[in-house]
Amino acid sequence: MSAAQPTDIVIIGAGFSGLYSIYRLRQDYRVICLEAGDGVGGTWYWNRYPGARVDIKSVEYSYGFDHDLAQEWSWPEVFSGQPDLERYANHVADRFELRQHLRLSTTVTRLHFDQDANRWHVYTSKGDHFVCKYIIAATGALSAPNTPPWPGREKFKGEIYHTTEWPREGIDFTGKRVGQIGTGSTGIQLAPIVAEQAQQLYIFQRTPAFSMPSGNRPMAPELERDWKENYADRRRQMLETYGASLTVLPKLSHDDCSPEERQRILEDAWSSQSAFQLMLVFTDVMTNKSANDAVSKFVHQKIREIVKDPATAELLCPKTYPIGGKRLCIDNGYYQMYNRDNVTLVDVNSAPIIAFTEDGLRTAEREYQLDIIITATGFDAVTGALARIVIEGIDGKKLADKWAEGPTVYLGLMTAGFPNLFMVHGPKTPAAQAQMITTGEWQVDYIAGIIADQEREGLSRIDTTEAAEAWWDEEVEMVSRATVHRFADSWYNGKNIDGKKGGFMIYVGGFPRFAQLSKAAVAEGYKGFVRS
Ligand code: N01
Repeated sequence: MSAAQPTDIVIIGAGFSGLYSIYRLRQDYRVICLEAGDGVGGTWYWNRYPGARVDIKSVEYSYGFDHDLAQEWSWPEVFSGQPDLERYANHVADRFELRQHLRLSTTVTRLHFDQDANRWHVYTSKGDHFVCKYIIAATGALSAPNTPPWPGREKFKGEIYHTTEWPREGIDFTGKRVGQIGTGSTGIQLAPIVAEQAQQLYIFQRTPAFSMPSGNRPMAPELERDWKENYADRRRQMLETYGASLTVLPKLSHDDCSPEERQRILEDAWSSQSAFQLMLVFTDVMTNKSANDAVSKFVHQKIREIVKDPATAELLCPKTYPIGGKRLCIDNGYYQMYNRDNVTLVDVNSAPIIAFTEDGLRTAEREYQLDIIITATGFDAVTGALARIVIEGIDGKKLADKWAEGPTVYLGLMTAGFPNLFMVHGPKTPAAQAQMITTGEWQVDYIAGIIADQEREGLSRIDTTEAAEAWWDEEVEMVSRATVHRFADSWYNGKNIDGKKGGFMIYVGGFPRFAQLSKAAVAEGYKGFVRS
C-alpha cells in the first residue's frame, strides 16, 4: 500500500461525464479521475460489440461546453457507431489535456469517510490511497454487466462473451454455431451482424422488444451545417423539452385523429429515421392505453409484414407490456434477419434456460450444441457500479447495507450519511430518459456550483437527510404513476434481475422538471441539504 496522496476531488469513471468533470473542475481544484478500463469513453469504451451504435443523432449526442470543439468536429454518420464515439472521447481527452488527471486500469475498491477530518479515503485495485474532500461518482447508469447465474459455466468447452466486455480484437464467428441470449437494445443491434458470419445463430429470447429501423446514414452536409449554425438554440431547447431535441412534437391525441390520419402519422414516424418519433405520434402515447395500443399494433403489423414465418413473427411481437414501457430499440435489419436459413429464434420464456453444458446450453425443452455463447443480458443498472465498491460513510455505515432494499437518494445527487459524495446520472435521475451527454454536463455544472458555494463559505461538509430522500422518493413514484413505464419489467425498475429490490430507478418526470427542482433546492437556501 502506497502513502496516502492528498487531492481535492476524486472522480470515478472516465466516461463522458467523468471527462467533463475533469475539464470543469481542474482550474480551481486538484482533480484525479480513476477509471477501471485502459481507455476513456465509458459506455463507448466497454460496449465495443459489432453494431454498437447510438440512437440519438450524433450532432446532438455530443458535448456542448466548447464552441470550437462543436464547430470543428465532424461525425461521419448520423447515428455514430462505437468506434467514432470512442474516437471522440479520446480526441476530447487529448485536445483539453485531460490525461494528466487520469489514472487508467485503476478500479476503485473502497471509499471510507473520515468524519472527524471530513475527508474521503479512496483505495484502488493498484494499491493507491488518495485522500480528498469530494467524490464525484460518474460511474454510469449502465456499466455493471448482468449475467444470470446459470450453473455449469466452467463446463462449457467453447467461448462465452458478454457484450459489454467484448474483446478489442473482435471475434470471428465464421463457421461457428453461436447462441445469443438476450434481445434488448444490445442484442438487437448485434444479431444481424453475427448472422452474416455464423454457420448457425440461435437467438434465445425471453421477452421480445419493440424495435424500429435506425435510419442511420452518412452525415449530410446540410444536416451538419444546420446544427452547427444553431447549436446554442438547439441545446437550450433540448434542456427545456425532454433533455433531447425531439423536433416534431405531436399536436393531436389519439382520439382526435381519424383512423386514416392515425395510419398516416404512424407510417411517417416509422420512416422518420428517428426512433423516438414513434413515441411522439400522439400527445398521449405514454399515458393513454388506447393510444399506446394503437402504436403497439402498428409495430406488430410491421413485424408480420417483414418476417415470413408466421410462428416466428408472432413470437417477435411484444404483447405483455406497452410500447415505450421499455426503451424503444433501433436496428439495422433485425426483423429481416429472421428470414435467413441460418437463424433460429428460441423461446426461453416458455422453456427457460437451465444451465450451460459441456457442449452448449440446456433449456427446459432441449440442449443446443454451440461453439460460442454471447450473453447480451444487459446490466445491473443504475446502482450496480456503486454496489461493487465498498463505500463506508458516517459511523462506518456501508452504502450496500443502506441500499439493501433499494437506493434512497435526494435529487439523485446525494444519499444521506455519505457527505461530500455526489453522483452524476445517479439513481432516480432521468439518466437514459434524456440525452446523457448534455444532461451529464448540466449535472456536473450543478455539482461544481455546490462545491464552489461550499468553498466560498468555508464549509467542510454537505449531506442530505432521510426526510429529503423520502420527499424525492414520493416525487419519483408520483411521476412514474403517470406513464406506462410501470407496466414493463426492465432495468428502469430493477425487474430485469431476479431478486433486485428498489422500485423505480429512473426519474421519468422529464429533465426540465428534474432540473427545475434541483435548482430550486439550492436557490431556496439549500433545502433538503445539511451543510456545516
Ligand atoms: O439490456 P436489456 P441491453 N433469461 O436489459 C435478456 C442502452 N443501450 O444491454 O427482457 C433469458 O435491455 C432480457 O430478457 P427480458 C439502452 O438504454 C442503448 O440490451 O428481461 N433472457 C433482454 O432480452 C438499453 O435500454 C443502445 O425478459 C434474459 C436482454 O437479456 C440499455 O442500454 C444500445 C435473462 C437484456 O436486455 C440496456 O440494453 C444498447 C434470463 N435469465 C444499449 N436475463 C443504443 O443507444 C436477461 N435476459 C442504441
